[in-house]
Amino acid sequence: MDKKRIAAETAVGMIEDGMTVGLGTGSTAYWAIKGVGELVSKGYSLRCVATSVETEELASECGIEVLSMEEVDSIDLTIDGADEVDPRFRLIKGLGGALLREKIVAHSTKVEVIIVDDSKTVERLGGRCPLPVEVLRFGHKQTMRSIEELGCMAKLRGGDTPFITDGGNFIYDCEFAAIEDPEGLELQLNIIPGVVENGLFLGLAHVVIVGTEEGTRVLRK
Ligand code: A5P
Repeated sequence: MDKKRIAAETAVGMIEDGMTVGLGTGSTAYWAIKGVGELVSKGYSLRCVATSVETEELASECGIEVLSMEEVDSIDLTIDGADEVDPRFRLIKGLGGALLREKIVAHSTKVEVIIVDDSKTVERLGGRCPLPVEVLRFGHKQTMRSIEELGCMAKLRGGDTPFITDGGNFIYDCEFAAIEDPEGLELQLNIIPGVVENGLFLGLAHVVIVGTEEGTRVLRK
């Protein structure tokens, strides 16, 4: 069985009829969206919001009606993927480019459920993948230089044909040797003018579901 799929299916099992549900982005969240589609076809009444245009489209294909964030007060449960998860449930997200909306949705969510396969669990953030940082297009090279002063190599995603996020911004993938102090780094990134959002998700995840060869491990804070 696919590790991403079993993690997603376990998470979908936490959804109750009548809930407002956040739909994540990426290849793991894909399976959760399919599962939510099945609940809807069985008659569940769910209010759903999407973390990206890609997810919005997939959800519609699955028969899920997607509401805008303005139409919901708070979100009961969100199911989303991640690129790295540390033992304190701190995450790196955004390799799929949806970090900004994902963080806004996570911030309004009562129970954020993160679904990953076991390759994503790490002892320390930053070793497995770069940290995505979304920046405004205006002055992006100056912004990039300020980010690099924090001790990383920053690469514009897409190079000569830059990747454009749903918010119309660029992403720099920032290679840090290791992120010793994620909370401190987040503060430093957030005060750089031009930084729109960063892929550190700290204190936002409540449940982590890890798909393994042997089945799923459900970790709760
Ligand atoms: C999207 O921007 C990301 O935050 C994804 O949630 C993350 O990259 C995990 O994606 P996969 O499930 O495709 O690995």
